[in-house]
Amino acid sequence: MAPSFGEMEPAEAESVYFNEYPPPKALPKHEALARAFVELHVEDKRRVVLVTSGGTTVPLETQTVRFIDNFSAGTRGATSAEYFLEQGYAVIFLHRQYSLLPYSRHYSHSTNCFLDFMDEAPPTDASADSDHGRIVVRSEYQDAMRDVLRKYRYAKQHNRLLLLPFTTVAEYMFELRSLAKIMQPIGANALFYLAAAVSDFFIPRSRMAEHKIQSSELPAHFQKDNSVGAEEIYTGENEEKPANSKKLVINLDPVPKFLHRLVDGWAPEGSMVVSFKLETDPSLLVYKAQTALQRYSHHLVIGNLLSTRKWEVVFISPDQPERWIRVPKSRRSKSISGVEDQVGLAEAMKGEKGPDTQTD
Ligand code: PAZ
Repeated sequence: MAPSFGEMEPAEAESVYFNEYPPPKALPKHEALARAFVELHVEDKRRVVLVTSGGTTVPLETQTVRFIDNFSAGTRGATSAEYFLEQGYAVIFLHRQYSLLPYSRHYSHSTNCFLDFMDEAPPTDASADSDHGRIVVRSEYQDAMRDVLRKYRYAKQHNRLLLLPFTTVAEYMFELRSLAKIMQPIGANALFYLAAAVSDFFIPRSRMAEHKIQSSELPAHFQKDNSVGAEEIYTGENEEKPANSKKLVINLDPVPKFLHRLVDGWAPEGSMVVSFKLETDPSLLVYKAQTALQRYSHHLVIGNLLSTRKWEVVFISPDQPERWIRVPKSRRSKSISGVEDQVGLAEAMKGEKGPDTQTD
């Protein structure tokens, strides 16, 4: 039996994994954009952060109808990117397509549709015809929206924000590897802030169905075209066929852990690498985050629990094995769209006002 990725040396796992998949179609275009972005900011000696954000998918079919998704709205990544921009960084924002984006996040994916922020202005003499009335932002949102708009425009006009989307875990891996290598000239001014929720399990391409997996038996004359059926693919060579053939048994392999390769090979010498760890069981969080730091020897792991991620995180670094940052209830803010966001946490992390502040 072929060795699994977990049994291979990191460099071997890299070569096997990246040889198995064709690079994403958008990769050459993204690489060209990233190269130009990096060149510009290296010239200006600006710090550049690669923020990863949103969840990766694991397709079940090559022509994908179904896929397994990973939890993440992109709030952490998009909010953090805004704070990095405010601190003078240029940001490469590698994000799950259609997840939250810096600045526009204030007006999208919320319970309010963006149209709820708008109104028709009362007709003036010049536009007495109500069909041609001006559209304006409602008065109660003017200040907050002006603030967001100005920051957004500044980032755009000064070329500080590069948005690059991914969907599948394979696309994410290709993009991450390429971007890290392209960032080489940035040296110690480069930061990797890996907030994306990356799938831990996947179906290797060699075992993936080409077409939509069928849920019912097909007549014999279709069998050939659909020979790569769900059972054959997913139950694996040594497993028994399910007694009930309507069951879909999915056999997933572990995704190779490329943090090793990022830290030891792809990322520029002297750059800083920050990863995130998400857990649901509070008793595991610190242990898992500490283990990740030991395993990959990078600079910082930020641990968070699914249920409290917006209000508390734990920093695990070589200097400090466990440091909690908590936002007290009184400082848990609402974004202007009414959706809870992480401004309080980001402020606490930035200003160090709240380490070990009790959640009340
Ligand atoms: O995007 P979001 O704000 O809804 O969630 C952020 C997060 C929990 C995905 C992130 O903080 C995180 O922990 N990312 C790493 C997940 C992991 O352990 O793979």
